[in-house]
Amino acid sequence: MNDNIIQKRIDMFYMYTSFEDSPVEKIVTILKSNQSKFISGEKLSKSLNLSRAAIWKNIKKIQSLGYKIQSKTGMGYKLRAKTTLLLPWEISNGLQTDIFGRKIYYFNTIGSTQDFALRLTERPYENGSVIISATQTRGRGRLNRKWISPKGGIWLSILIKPNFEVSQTSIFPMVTSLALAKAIENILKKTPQIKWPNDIMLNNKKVAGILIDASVQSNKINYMIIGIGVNFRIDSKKILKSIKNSQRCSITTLVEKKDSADPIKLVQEFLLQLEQMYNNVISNNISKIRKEYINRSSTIGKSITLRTHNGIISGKAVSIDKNGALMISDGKKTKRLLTGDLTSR
Ligand code: BT5
Repeated sequence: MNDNIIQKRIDMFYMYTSFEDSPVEKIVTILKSNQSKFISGEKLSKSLNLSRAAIWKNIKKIQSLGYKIQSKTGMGYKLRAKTTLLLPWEISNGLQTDIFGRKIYYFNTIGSTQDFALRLTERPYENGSVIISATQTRGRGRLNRKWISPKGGIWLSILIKPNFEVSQTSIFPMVTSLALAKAIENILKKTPQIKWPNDIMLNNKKVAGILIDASVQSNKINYMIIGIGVNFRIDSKKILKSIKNSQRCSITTLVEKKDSADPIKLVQEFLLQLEQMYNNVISNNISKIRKEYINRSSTIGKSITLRTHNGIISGKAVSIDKNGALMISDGKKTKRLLTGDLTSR
């Protein structure tokens, strides 16, 4: 697709990137630094060189983004509560990564964040770009399965242009699921398990899934798009109703509706964990990743049945090798598998 068209599409659809200097972002910053007191419309208008009407319009916009702002005649505006929407500047603020998430595209709604990332692959300076949408209309899982993406979930993709061999891509389901599991542990103090290859489980129910799209050319990777779908604060019953009977599994939400946990912190921690592990993959330092993955695996040591493109395989899950492949033994032979769907745990 030609660059102009992409630029136009981006201008039309995305809301803010982390470095856009919009009045919305500036007003939010000022309100945040004056959190305990009111700040007058006049003061805002002077410091931003905007009319009072423009300030009012932007305050309305900020409220529509989920910030709670109190306005009082004669006193001005006061920020009462931050948004929980995954807005780019909220993620940038306090993000500790060097590359991942330094540029963020945010949408209210989109077909699929993976597909949008795909459109960015030919553009320069997009390594590490993150695409987030509050809802998706055509979210997808592996093997083109439907991924239901209502408000309250974390639907996010990262575009990476890695500089390593193709053989190293197969490790990414393992790396990404470990990064996500660790982020959940660190931020929410919960202990998820990882069902091979890349389902994040909480109390034996799926709470997040991972999808990786990669393009390979003569043993080099052009790009990799890592997608995560986290059922952060969702109604699992509603999601289940939208999934075909044959594809249903036990689903859960990461936090309950009344829980005030902040998804922004989780995204920041996930990006940091992923970037650190990515750097370890580049320097071929994967023994720790493998060990940590195995420690959290709900699959290793169990008798399992797997659906693969070569049919059904049953046996004992013995281990995971350094490329993320599952070693499964029927007592006589050990097979090595890179993908598949577990039909039992
Ligand atoms: C996955 O697929 O687990 C990968 C999901 C990746 C979604 C993200 S969201 C951001 C990015 N943009 C996209 O378009 N996709 C990525 P898979 O292993 O095929 O698992 C699909 C199965 O998970 C379904 O058949 C259900 O049984 C279960 N599941 C759990 N939560 C679900 C949900 N919210 N929607 C659909 N299925 C769900």
